[in-house]
Amino acid sequence: DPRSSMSYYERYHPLEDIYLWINRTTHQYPDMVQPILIGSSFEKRPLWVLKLSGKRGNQPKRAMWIDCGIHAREWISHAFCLWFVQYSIDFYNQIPDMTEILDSMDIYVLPVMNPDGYKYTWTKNRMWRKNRSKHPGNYCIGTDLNRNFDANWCTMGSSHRSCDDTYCGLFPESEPEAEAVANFLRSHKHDMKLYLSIHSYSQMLLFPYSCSYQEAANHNELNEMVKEAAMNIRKYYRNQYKYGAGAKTIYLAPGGSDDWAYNLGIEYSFTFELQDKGRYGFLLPPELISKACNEALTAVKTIALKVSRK
Ligand code: ING
Ligand code: ZN
Repeated sequence: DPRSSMSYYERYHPLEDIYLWINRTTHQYPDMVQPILIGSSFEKRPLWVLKLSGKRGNQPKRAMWIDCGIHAREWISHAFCLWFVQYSIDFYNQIPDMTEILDSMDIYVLPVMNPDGYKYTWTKNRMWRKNRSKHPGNYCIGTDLNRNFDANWCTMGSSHRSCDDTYCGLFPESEPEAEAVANFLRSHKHDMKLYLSIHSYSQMLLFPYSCSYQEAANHNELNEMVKEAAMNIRKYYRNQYKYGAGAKTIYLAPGGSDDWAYNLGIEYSFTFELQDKGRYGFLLPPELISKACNEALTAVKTIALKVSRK
């Protein structure tokens, strides 16, 4: 059975297994991986960030951030964060690009930003997107965490109605998951140089703004970075990724994390939409995990290397 030879990273894992993986990884590589509790979900599950660091210098280090699983049903996103952490561990001091990135930046990885929703996709409804918060007066459960940030919050492209998939919540950061991430990034606003948020599907490399049609101040530079990332994906994996500002490339979407992070001052802020383009959609088969993750890794490395050299 070829499946039995597929590694841990080429499968999807239920939430409890991911928590065990976090525990195992931090204990196995204490020199390189440090767990940080940044908050808890609506249902009180922990939000663990893994801090990856290379050689210990005493110079103040810059940092980058990657979150996965804002949206519950986008399972390839969670799979990517696990893949990325193991890749960083395995190839630091083995592959020059990874060594250079980790020597110049600490990498904060949040593998499951929406644990309650992710649990729900394994137990009740595979196509659930939002978190699982219940607010007094609301008829339905769940807020779209990628509409809950303070970037033109709850304007066109999101919904006031609690039953909708793009429900924006009661107010910006009304959701504990969004608030925890925002608090952490605020506390790191001086060292955090790069923000990445991993979603699926549609194969796009996006940057601000999604919350309006306005161009970001460094639009051309951001565009060059994703263009180069898309070229590398095409060259190494023969796959096409679209790229551009969110509002013009995918759709108008206020309250997103990348726009908020950008407005906080993180000049390099991106949302990646991984495979596929709709054949399987959110139900990407495990056989496609490795290709999807390698493509995303190519994009992360291309961009992180550029930022680390600034
Ligand atoms: N796409 C994103 C969404 O939240 C997005 C697109 C990117 C919105 C950046 C806002 C900011 O709708 C998916 N697939 O979730
Ligand atoms: Zn998403």
